[in-house]
Amino acid sequence: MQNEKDEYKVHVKGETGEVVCKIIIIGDGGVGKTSLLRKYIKNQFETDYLPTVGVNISKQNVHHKGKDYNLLIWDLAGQPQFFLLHKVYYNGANAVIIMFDLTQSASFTNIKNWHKELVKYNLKDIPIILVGNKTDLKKERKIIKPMADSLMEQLDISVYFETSALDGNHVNAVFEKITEMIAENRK
Ligand SMILES: Nc1nc2c(ncn2[C@@H]2O[C@H](COP(=O)(O)OP(=O)(O)OP(=O)(O)O)[C@@H](O)[C@H]2O)c(=O)[nH]1
Ligand SMILES: [Mg+2]
Repeated sequence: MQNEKDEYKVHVKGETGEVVCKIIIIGDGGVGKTSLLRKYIKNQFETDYLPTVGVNISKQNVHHKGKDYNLLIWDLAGQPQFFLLHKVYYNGANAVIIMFDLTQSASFTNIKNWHKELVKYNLKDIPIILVGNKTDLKKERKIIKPMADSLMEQLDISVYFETSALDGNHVNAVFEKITEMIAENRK
């Protein structure tokens, strides 16, 4: 019988079959997780803030170096009332996008807490991308690149993107990179 831990793990259907991967997006409420994903999948942006309830799962098929990847992207609620569900949501993740808002210092400080959860659930060694979102709000920016560099060193994260879900800055690049990292990690 399949054990609980293997339930979501990557599987390949045949020699040339598609690879199914689970990506989770985490970070404080309001940093733009749902917006980033909406921009990537639908090329749309909503100005209203509708906090995610629990989790939204989106599916995207991508092609990378001759292989098909079926990305199951779990967009997690950042609001504290949903934290009890994390254990279930994190289960079997193949990669993580950990996000903060470049204009909200608290969301940047909290990255350490989100990272602690990854350690707690034994996920710190899977591909991780740090994302600072809302580059379009230039005047409100509080976090500059050297601050992100220093955090990455502390947390041993090697990939960082600055994005805007509003104008699309680096949005596709995040998902292309994470697919590449998943592909490398499977070798
Ligand atoms: N200017 C600007 N606003 C953004 C950007 N990304 C998201 N927003 C706005 O920020 C607010 C929150 O965005 P969401 O995507 O709902 O945030 P979230 O991280 O999914 O929040 P939770 O679901 O509560 O965890 C919304 O009003 C969005 O329109 C961005 O890149 N630039
Ligand atoms: Mg959301």
